[in-house]
Amino acid sequence: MESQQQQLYDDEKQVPMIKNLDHLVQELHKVFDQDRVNVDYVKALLAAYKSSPKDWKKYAKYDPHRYTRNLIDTGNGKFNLMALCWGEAHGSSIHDHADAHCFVKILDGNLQETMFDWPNTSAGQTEMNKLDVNVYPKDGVAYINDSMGLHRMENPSHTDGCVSMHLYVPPFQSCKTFDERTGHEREVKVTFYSQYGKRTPFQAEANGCSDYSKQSVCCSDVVEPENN
Ligand code: 2CO
Ligand code: FE2
Repeated sequence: MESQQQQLYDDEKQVPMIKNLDHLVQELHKVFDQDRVNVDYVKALLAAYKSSPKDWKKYAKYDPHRYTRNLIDTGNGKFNLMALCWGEAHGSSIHDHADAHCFVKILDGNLQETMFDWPNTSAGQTEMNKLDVNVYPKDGVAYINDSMGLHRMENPSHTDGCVSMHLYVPPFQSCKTFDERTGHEREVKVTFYSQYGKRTPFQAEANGCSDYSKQSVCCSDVVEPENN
């Protein structure tokens, strides 16, 4: 019985038609209720959903200064699904994914990914090694995990926003960011700008930030590396 069920979510050529975002979320719940998950199946499921702003506009909250992370669903504790809003030319720093699977589906605009090797810390300070640059268009799907390396994501447009949907399995609350010139890493908390369509109230303590003037940095998700 169990193996029959597992097979249902194992063949990436057999994904159902996806009607809308709610339907996609339902299917993701079924997939992640299983013990084992086929990464290609999840990618195919995300590809089967065709982005429609009416589904996700309540999550699309922009900040003028940096990209925002907006929680859509917590997948019964198995995953975090979120919409990221990238204003014109907004980008992340180089970061890892805390041992999680990271799936990305573009909902609006284009998102550019630059991939990097992990820095070789034993060799001292080094410029980080760039591996690849990919641009994902609307409805495109990307995937990364820590064994594949690190990445920086950015909205390459100086005139249009970008909205991307990110699925992290398992969910994580912090990750590492890296300085491109030195490879130095630091641990950063990741936070939500909004949850289920409602703006997250500012909590200085919860964000580990007691200095109000630094609010915008502390509440940020993947923050820029120290000045160099
Ligand atoms: N990982 C970044 C974040 O969760 C976004 S880049 O795409 O994985 O903020
Ligand atoms: Fe990322």
